[in-house]
Amino acid sequence: MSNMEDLIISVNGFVENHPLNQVEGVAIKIFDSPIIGIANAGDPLFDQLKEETVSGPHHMTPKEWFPEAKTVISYFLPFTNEVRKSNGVGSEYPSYEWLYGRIEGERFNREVMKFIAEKVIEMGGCALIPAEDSRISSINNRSNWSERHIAYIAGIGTFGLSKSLITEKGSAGRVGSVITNLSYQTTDRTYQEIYEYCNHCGACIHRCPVSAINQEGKKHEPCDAFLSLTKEKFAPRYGCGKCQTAVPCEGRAPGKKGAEIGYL
Ligand code: B12
Ligand code: SF4
Ligand code: SF4
Repeated sequence: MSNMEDLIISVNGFVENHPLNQVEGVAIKIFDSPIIGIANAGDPLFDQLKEETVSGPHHMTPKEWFPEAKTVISYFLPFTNEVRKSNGVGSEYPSYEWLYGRIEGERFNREVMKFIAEKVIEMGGCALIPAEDSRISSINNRSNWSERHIAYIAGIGTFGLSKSLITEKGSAGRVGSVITNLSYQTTDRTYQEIYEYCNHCGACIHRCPVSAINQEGKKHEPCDAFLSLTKEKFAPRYGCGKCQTAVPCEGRAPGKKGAEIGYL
């Protein structure tokens, strides 16, 4: 069994100290340290993602990406309080910090994936990053490697009414993953239901500038159109995330038992 504790300590140090984990011009960090979870590459839920009602037949299993796959390391990088609070002000356009977190923050997210892959190699294993692989693709806004679904399988969190992944450190953040051929101890899923961490409060409904969310869930088309509009206004950046800020699931999992302690 490979040592996961060492990997977690290294990843936390990388996130804490890396110069790219900074919003330029305002001297604040983009991300706090991540929540990391491990899924067994053979978990039957990966096959379930191929169902049309879940993600679709084009969704690839870990072994389709990498035949020797044994585990998938998935993580959620929470935005710092400063980034989250900046976007919680106003319900129309995203804050500079949020836009920066969407674009440069995703660039840093890719560095985190590469760092994890390097650590796996140092531990004697091999690693594959689907997000960086030439086979990554989408059909109708559905990726063949959905990071939120991978995080769900890896015990990191559940979905919410806004369709965001909600974790113990909230929903405002970004997600990443690496497939490995090492046998790390897998993370228990402490939830039974796909919307368990959501308390169905409906706050995200009122936060959305284009009414993409209602009590039945979220429609992706108006959200997609709004993100294109923000690109016209803020190019080369874009983003929104109003449904993930100034809501109870911003920095904690309100539907989880004991969640009142939370991450403030
Ligand atoms: C395409 C895309 C979009 C599209 C459409 C979203 C979509 N289709 O999901 C658009 C452009 C609209 C979009 C918008 C945003 N996005 Co986006 N997007 C993606 C992308 C590239 C793929 C998403 C995907 O494949 N979805 C697949 C479909 C099937 O998902 P779904 O419909 O929600 O799935 C439902 C079903 O599966 C159902 N279900 C039914 N039966 C079952 C059974 C089981 C077992 C399970 C698990 C589920 C399930 O439950 C799910 C929830 O209802 C991912 C990156 C990636 N590769 O994963 C980022 C990603 C989802 N986006 C992200 C973000 C942050 C955003 C924005 C906030 C924009 C911004 N940064 O400012 C907004 C709003 C997000 C929101 N409220 O969900 C983050 C999510 C972070 C989080 N906490 O959830 C991701 C993961 C990027 C990242 N690397 O961090 N996005
Ligand atoms: S704001 Fe409330 S209803 Fe919306 S996803 Fe978060 S917890 Fe669920
Ligand atoms: S990210 Fe999409 S769903 Fe969320 S508030 Fe913005 S437009 Fe609405």
